[in-house]
Amino acid sequence: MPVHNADIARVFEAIADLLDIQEANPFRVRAYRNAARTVGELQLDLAALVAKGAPLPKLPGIGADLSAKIREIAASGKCALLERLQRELPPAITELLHIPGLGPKRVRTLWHELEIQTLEQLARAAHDGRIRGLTGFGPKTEARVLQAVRQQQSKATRFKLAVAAQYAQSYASWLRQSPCVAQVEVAGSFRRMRETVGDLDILVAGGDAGAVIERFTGYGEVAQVVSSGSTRAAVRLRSGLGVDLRVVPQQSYGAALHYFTGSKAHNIAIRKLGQARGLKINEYGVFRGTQRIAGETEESVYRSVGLPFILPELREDRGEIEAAREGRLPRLVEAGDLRGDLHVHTQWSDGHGSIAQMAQAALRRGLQYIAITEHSRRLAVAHGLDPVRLLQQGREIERINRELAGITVLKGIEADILEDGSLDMPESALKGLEIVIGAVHSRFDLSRARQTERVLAALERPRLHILAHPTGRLIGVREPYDIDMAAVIRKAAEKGVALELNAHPERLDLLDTHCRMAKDAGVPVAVNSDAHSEREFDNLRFGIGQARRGWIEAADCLNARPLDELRRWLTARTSR
Ligand code: DGT
Ligand code: CA
Ligand code: CA
Repeated sequence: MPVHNADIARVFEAIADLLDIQEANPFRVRAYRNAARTVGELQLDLAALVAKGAPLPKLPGIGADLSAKIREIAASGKCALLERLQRELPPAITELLHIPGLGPKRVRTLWHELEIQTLEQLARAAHDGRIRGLTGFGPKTEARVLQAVRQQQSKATRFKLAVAAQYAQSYASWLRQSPCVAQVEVAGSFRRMRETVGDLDILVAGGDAGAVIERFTGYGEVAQVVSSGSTRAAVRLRSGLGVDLRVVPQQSYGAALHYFTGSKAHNIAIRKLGQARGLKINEYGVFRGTQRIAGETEESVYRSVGLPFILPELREDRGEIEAAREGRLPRLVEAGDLRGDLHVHTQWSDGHGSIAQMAQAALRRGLQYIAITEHSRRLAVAHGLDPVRLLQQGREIERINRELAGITVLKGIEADILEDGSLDMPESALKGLEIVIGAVHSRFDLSRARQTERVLAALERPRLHILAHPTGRLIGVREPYDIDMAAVIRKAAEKGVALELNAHPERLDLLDTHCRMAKDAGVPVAVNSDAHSEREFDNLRFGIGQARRGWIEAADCLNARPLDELRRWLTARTSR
């Protein structure tokens, strides 16, 4: 059975949870958590490397012990340490850790005092008022727990795009390897590059449908065949991800691809346009009466309703159909349009590469400049820089710029935005930098009014160029902080500050809708990797996907500009 990076990540995450409840050394717990994230988002199949007997790449934070565990899991699908921990602790107990407000200590108490091991037991105990009496709990905590459990139980799990991408790629290539499969496309929200994916929708054209379905359900990763018919099937993978399959004849490929790409709202709107012209549009084609008039390609479907082709990322019924009709569809930014990356970390703070390594990695990806933007002092856990080390780093950057050809390294900082909106770096230190990005890393709990005021105050600072990950959300982990983004975008426009679209798969922050607001307000968007290691430049593609969903064109994108133009923009901002 193939083992995906996401499987390895899940094992590491489970180990971290269980160690945490056992009160293991917090550094050890953190090492497993970081490893889970690194492996889970890596766009390189580790199990395939292990199977080939190839060495594993050097990964940040993954030493000999964790590498050995990766090999163990990749080769056997199992991990002895996890099995041991699962024997020592009740297996469902880790679910409790995912309830906001319940850390390992409280989970331990619940287990020892009330023998609570599952969410159901927790809900019942909270409902019966048995939790408020425990040390460290009270009626308020009890009520919060009850509410959180109910929320958790009703929340359907969605997969982060970067994680779904691993499954999509290997499932599609498994299908392509079969001689009975002619054409494969992963459609649905995955093709529209949504930040999370509910399930995968795979479309196959041509060939013998029976054989295709046999191939599909025979994939080693399948835990359960949910349904299987003559032209369609649905399975659930071991990870819990659902996958739908449809097999259609070649002549229906475009119509089916259009249908299964969605979104549903976009499809309905297109179908209505068809109806107005006396056409019937479904997944088999476009029909006038019984006559098929289009459907082999997606272009032909759009043409039948008098529209040019609309890119999948735009298909949300958010004005793309009107824009298509009026010939003002955006020419969406592409990965190849990026000339630089304005948010990069190195070993100087919590990154894993040297400045030169990061610059060379960026150069290999075709970038012409990067900005080194370490954390500032306040972020002590990330070894934030003080003005003295910032100055030293600046000299190092100058040296590297003299030595390296083909790429320019800009001196920058990711300064914490403090609670009063000031930046965690004195003016005198900022003066020596070419680029300053500001970010909120604390006090996510401020009221909407105060959070907004804080960020607006930061945008007033004359040296700030970019507001990084503007809502602070972590997908599936932390909700955005409460902030008036419309006001932030207005202020950014007024002050000539850019907004970042952070491409880290867990962030993807700006949201797509905010991208569009920024574009409409004339605020440039910087699609940045926030790379902490060489490989994380690969995440830029997810940022580009999100930018495209937000109608961003190369002209709207700050780091699609050539270096000299960018530099003029940076200086103009500072002298405003
Ligand atoms: P997801 O899986 O929740 O991330 O979102 P989607 O967009 O992949 O939705 P899904 O998997 O339920 O369906 C795949 C596509 O199939 C969807 O984007 C559009 C199409 N579709 C599904 N149900 C309907 C429907 O009732 N009417 C129409 N016109 N299209 C539908
Ligand atoms: Ca789907
Ligand atoms: Ca589906």
